Amino acid sequence: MKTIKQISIIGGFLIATSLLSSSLLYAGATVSGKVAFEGAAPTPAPINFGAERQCALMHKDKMPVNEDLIVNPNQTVKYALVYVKDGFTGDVSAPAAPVEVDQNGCMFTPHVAAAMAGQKVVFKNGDALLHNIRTESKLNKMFNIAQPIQGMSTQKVFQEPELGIRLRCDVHFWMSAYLHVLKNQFFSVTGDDGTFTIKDVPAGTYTLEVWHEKLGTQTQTITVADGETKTVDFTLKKQ
Ligand SMILES: [Cu+2]
Repeated sequence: MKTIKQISIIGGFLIATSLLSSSLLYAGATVSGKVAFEGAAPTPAPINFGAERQCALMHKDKMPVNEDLIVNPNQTVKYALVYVKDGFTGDVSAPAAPVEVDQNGCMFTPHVAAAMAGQKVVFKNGDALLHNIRTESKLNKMFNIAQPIQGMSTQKVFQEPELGIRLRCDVHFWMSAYLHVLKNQFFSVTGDDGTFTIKDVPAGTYTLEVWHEKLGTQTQTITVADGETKTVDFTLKKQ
């Protein structure tokens, strides 16, 4: 019978080896930075819900705005995709967790979603009225699905990498969003602070690209070493 001391030694050894192996597994670089906006920040227009009073009534406190160009208070860009465009040749499998695109208050949420090719994407209807999701994809099979009931969800998988797939709802003309399908897992979409973080990037030289529906694209070449934290900033302006 093992003594408590022996067990604790074995346990300590196991913890130490698992920490070591996990640090070896995730020894890649972290690439992070911000997407700045150059120029006077535009004031986004409130959504005009037209005759769809049911949609307007869901926003009694604050009317949502058109999200196609949101400049954050810190002069950064929201909803910009930053991703490893070229240079990564490894074999990766899609994350198991699905990406969700909801329809809430007659708005797609989030306005920009990103998934890896082969990853599940779940489209939901959080509203008690009819929405449909139509994809304007070119490389992936287009679809148009109606979701008439609150709580409905439809799972899809996009097999081909394709940037900027526009999502529309034909019932509500203002409803527009983008889904990016990436060939690897090294991507990030900026939020309210305009920053992005891409973790576990293997050592190497890569082309990093930023993509925004109104501000276009921009690339930078980066070289990262294992364990390095690399800061990369972009500045976009109206074209
Ligand atoms: Cu709709």
